[in-house]
Amino acid sequence: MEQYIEFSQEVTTAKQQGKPIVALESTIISHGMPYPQNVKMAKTVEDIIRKEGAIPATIAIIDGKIKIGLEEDELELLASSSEVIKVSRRDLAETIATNRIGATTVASTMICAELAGIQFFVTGGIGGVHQGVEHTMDISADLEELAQTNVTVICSGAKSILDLPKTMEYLETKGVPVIGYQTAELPAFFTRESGIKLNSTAADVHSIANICHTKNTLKLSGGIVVANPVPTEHALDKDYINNIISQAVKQAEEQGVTGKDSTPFLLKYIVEQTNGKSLETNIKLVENNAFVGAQIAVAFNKL
Ligand code: PSU
Ligand code: MN
Repeated sequence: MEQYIEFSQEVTTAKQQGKPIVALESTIISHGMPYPQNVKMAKTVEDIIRKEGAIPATIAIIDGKIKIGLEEDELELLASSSEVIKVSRRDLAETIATNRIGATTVASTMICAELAGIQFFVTGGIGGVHQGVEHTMDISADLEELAQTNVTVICSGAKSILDLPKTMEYLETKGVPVIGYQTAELPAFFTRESGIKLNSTAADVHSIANICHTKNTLKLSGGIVVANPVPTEHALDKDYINNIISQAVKQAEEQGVTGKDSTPFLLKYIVEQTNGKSLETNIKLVENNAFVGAQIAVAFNKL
């Protein structure tokens, strides 16, 4: 298996020195945000993680290898090339075997992080059960991955392009803990509230590190979602953004967008319709997740 995994120099050194490492996905770069804001976000987020005392490992598929930690030119490639494939669990083996450039989603980043021995992973939002699932059966592979792969995902919940109550039911069925970081409510990405009460709330990063450690000791499989709300000053007005999201979902339906194209279509539409306001919020919340995620990884490393 080692033949398919390549660590960057920075991550190799971190592993040797037993430093805390935080994984980052690359679909958020290639299919989640426009260029050049995406590459700037990717670098800033890495720096935030370093500043908190952990080492960032952005994950992608390049030259037939799973890259754990990217160099600057590789980040630039992922951010700007139109050849980049969105790689979820289904696409992983094929993208490696055919030597194509692949950006990893939450699901495939979790797989690669676990293979690389990394337990913490920071992103913006997870995929989930889509609105209209009763007609489309569109449920992100991210949820099945959370059901089976032992990686803790620090995010801001999920966008309401998804059916959030159904997404939460799915996670409950699969036994995935969803822990609110200093909140009792599931954040809805652009907003701090969704109206959905959570079962677990953690007051600090040490409590979260402890839960992760206990779960490991019990050998309970599957991931953990840490839901960290967007900072108040960057949150968008609920009615404003939900109105645009409804339009996005309607457009996708009318244009017959399905499968893996669905989420990138919705994200792009929202950025356009908000004149980039949503992008600004998106970047700020990812930065804040990096800040908290790195602190969790550092706390866990001391246990
Ligand atoms: N949600 C966002 N931004 C993103 C994604 C989701 O707000 O960039 C990306 C993530 O990589 C996530 C993927 O894992 O979309 C989910 O795609 P799908 O619904 O096709 O599984
Ligand atoms: Mn889907």
